[in-house]
Amino acid sequence: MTSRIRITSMFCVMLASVLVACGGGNQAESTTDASLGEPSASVELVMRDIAFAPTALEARAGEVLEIRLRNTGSLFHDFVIDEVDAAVAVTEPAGRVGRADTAVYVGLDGRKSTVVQVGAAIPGTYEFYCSVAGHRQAGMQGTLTVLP
Ligand SMILES: [Cu+2]
Repeated sequence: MTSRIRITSMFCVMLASVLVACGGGNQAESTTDASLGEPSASVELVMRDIAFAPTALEARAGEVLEIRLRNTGSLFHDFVIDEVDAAVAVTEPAGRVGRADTAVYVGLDGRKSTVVQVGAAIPGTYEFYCSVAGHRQAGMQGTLTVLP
């Protein structure tokens, strides 16, 4: 019985360190009320029923882009990037934050706003989209270009 308890607690410690270690990869490192530091750029990204405006965002690798998300529609929308090596902080939380299968996830009810900081590490072009059923297919998507 004693060894079983020991094994269980060892497993918990291992699981905890795995969860921490997973933070840097594909998983969201979303935190609330935290900041990645002074953003070097700030952009407003409007969510409408059913589109983003603008559909192209630009950031510089290693710098912090502040995205002021504003849902002017009446439907729930979310801002999703599946895979990007980035630190993410939601500095004015107002919706759903973080989802295990995404790198960036912020969901907002209609008429809500929030501010999310994205510090992308690796230059490239990353697609962002709304994961509500049918919205991406209807054109609710765009690209985040991370410049070197
Ligand atoms: Cu949507």
